This record gives sequence, C-alpha cells and structure tokens, in this order.
Amino acid sequence: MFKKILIANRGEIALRLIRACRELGIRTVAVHSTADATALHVRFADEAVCIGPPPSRESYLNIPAILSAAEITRADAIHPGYGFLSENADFAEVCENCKIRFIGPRPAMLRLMGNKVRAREAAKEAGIPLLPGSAGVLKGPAEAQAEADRIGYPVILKAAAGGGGRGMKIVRGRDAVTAAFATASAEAASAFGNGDMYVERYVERPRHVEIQIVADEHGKVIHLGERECSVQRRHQKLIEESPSPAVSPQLRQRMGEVSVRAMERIGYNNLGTIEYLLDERGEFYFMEMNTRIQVEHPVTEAVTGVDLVREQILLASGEPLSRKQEDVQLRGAAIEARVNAEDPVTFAPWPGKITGYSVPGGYGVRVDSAAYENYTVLPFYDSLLAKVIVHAEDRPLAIARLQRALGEYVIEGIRTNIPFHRTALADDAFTSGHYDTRLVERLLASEVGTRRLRQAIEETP
Ligand code: MV4
Repeated sequence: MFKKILIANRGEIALRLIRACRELGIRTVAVHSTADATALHVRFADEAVCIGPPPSRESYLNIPAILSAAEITRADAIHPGYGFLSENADFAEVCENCKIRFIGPRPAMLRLMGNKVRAREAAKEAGIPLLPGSAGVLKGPAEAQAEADRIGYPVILKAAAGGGGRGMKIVRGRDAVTAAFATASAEAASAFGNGDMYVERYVERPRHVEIQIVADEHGKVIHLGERECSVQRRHQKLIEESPSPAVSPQLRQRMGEVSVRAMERIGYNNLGTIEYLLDERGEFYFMEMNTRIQVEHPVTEAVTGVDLVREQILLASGEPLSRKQEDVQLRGAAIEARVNAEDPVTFAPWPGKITGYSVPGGYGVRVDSAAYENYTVLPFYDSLLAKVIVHAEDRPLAIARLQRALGEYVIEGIRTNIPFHRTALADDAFTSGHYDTRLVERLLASEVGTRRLRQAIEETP
C-alpha cells in the first residue's frame, strides 16, 4: 500500500481524498496556489507545498511544479481528483516514468477515451450500442454531407477532441451540413488544437444516464448501477440521482452487463463512468467515457455503501476487487444538489467572502464542502461551493429530505443557486421523474418556473 499520496487538487474533492487517505493510514501532501494558502485542504493534509500563483495554468495544471512537490516530499502516488490533470494522459505517463503511481486508469486508457472517435470505435468493438454515425474522422464537408444523408436528419457534428458538450453542432437539414462542418471544425481546431469531427444521429429529448464501473488490475470488473444526470444547464450538471427514475431493474441489468463486458474486453482498470444517452423508447447509446472519480460519486456511495475513493486507492495499489457483482445491492434513493457560488437566475459566478455560514445535517444528509465562515470564494476556480447529498428509503422522501437540508443551509455574503435547486426539486417534471436534459431550459423559459424561482429567492435568508 502507498505510504504517502500527493493530492493534486483543491476544494471539496481534495478534502474527500484526504479523508479517504486518513482512514487508510496513508499520509497526504496538499499542493496549493498562493491564493489557497489558508484553504482547508492545506490544513487537513499532513504536509503542504505551494506550487504557484492563483491561475490554474500556473498552479493546479503546472505539471513540473506538482512533480517536484511529489519528489521533494517523497510521495509514492498522486491522486488527481476530477478536472485539472485528472484525464491528462501525458501527466499520468510522466508520473509513471518518475515511479510515482497515478491513481486512475493506465495512460493508454486516458488517451483512448480522450479521443471521442477512438472511444466510440472501441465501445462499438466491445459490444456497446452506438447511434448510427460515421465510421471514423470525417475527411471534409462533402463526406459530412454524404454521411448525414445516409444517417438521416437531424444529426449532430461532434469534435473528436471535444467532450462534455464542447464542439458540437446540431444539423437539421442537408443544406446546413457544409457550413456547420466548417464552423464546428474551425472552432474545434482553435479550442482543442484538433479540428477532427464525426457525425451521428441526433436524439431529441435524451436523458443522461451513466454507469459506474469499478475494475481491478487483474481483469475483474463490476458496476455499481447508474446515476441520472439529466438536470444540467449548458452541460454543467446541477442535480444527480441514483437510481434513475427512468431505469427499470431489467434495463439496469442490461446496461450494467453490456458496460462490464465492454470494460473486460478493453482491459479497463480503476474507476470509470460510461455515459449513455437514453431515448424516449428506453434504448441506450454510448456517449463518452469518463476516466476519473466524478463530482457526483456520492450518490452511488449512498445507495451501494461502497466508498469509491477508498476503493480507487486500493485498486491502484493492486488490491483485487473486494466485491462480486451479486454482492452489490442498491438500497433506497440518493440525490445530490451542487451548490454553486453564482446568481440563481443568471448563473453568473459570484465569488466573495462568506460572512455567515451554517451547514445542514441530520439523518440521511451529507455535505461535502471546503467552505467555512469567513472563507472567500475565489474567482480563479470553478464555482462549486458544496455538494448536499441525501439518502432515504425512497425517492419522495429523498426529495423532501433534500428540500429540508437546503432550507437549513445558511450562506451569507454571496449568492448561491440554492433557490434554483428548491424550485427544480418542486417542479412536477422532477417530482414525477418524467424529465429529460431540457428540464432546466424549460423551467427558466416558463412563467411559473421564473415566478417560483423569484419567490424562492425571496424566501432564502
Ligand atoms: C448527443 C445528444 C443527442 N444526440 N448526441 C452533450 C454532452 C456530450 N457528452 C454529448 N451531448 C449530447 N450528445 C446525440 N447523438 C445530446 C447531447 C446533449 C446532452 C447530453 C447529455 C446531457 C445534456 C445534454 C444537453 C444537450 C445536448
């Protein structure tokens, strides 16, 4: 087992990782920017190293500085968390070359899943259902049009180097293909340094349902059910739940079996998440694969009782899977609300000092956060302030419990999206479970939705 892990991250996930290390008896090294000198992850870790100025590029993304910190402190592994360097194959490779274990999948897996065209091909070969689409990278606008004609409209153009919703264009008719291809490819080239594109049939009202994979270094793979992540705005998830109200036990078993079989064939290792589009007919299609611990992992922990970060560290050290598939049972319902420091109406980031602070608690409530009274939310990093996760016997009680917990949360001095959450959780589409990826858009476009949101803002202390 590792003796000392460097935590290459900040905020709530850095605390989450440090807590798991503490319980495993592993020493920790925090790294931090100058702006984060007083952050909780710095205080909670056994040691801390300053790695640069506030901008991420010069600190949390600064590979030489992080590796130097690992070498100086003699860390034998690095946990990258999510975001930052977590899916950077070059970083993972440099770690391994320096004899520092990267806690995550092998660099080749990060590379494979980082290229959406190659990931799609690998998924197909491994038996995962795909939407009809182009075989590889499109050679130009003419091929894009020919392929779109063959597939049938609407189609969606996606960037091979994109992901998470960046570099996509929906095309509804033949005459729009060539122009859309030119724009999307140019945007991708400038954003990712790679203009490669592919095309597939567009699903109009999909749900985002993802399967949690756990794989050891010895070829054994299990899944921990699904997470429903359809409550998103501009590809930022806001509410996640497990189980999904749209997934029956039979569908769960099919999605789980297909996913596990595919990961066995690919030779995947460590934690992973396969994202699927679920259409109105209940058919599921590969979207992309995430090779990191995810923000929303606690809902899976709640319903399965598996400590995913502990498991991830044990797997990286070579431990075999501690459970068989038949030992995994889903119990009750869990929901997570991402509390962001942002305006609840415009979603504009709202950094600043928290002048008054009181955290919810009680039965079935978990709050993962690095915030505290007098903490200043910094403008340099993402606006995630806290995750409020509830677990209950069933979904209606989980919704009531999350409303209760959010009602207890006092955050003064800055704006947060808590009023938005309270409105979304009360929305008929959400409470009935009959919602898709357009829920937020619909809510903000409707008269009732905006009225209720204004009211929720009034009622927030
Ligand atoms: C799609 C799609 C419909 N059809 N692909 C968005 C994020 C990226 N992972 C892929 N995305 C989508 N791909 C096809 N063929 C709709 C989306 C999409 C979406 C997916 C999941 C959650 C929210 C979304 C919001 C808009 C579009």
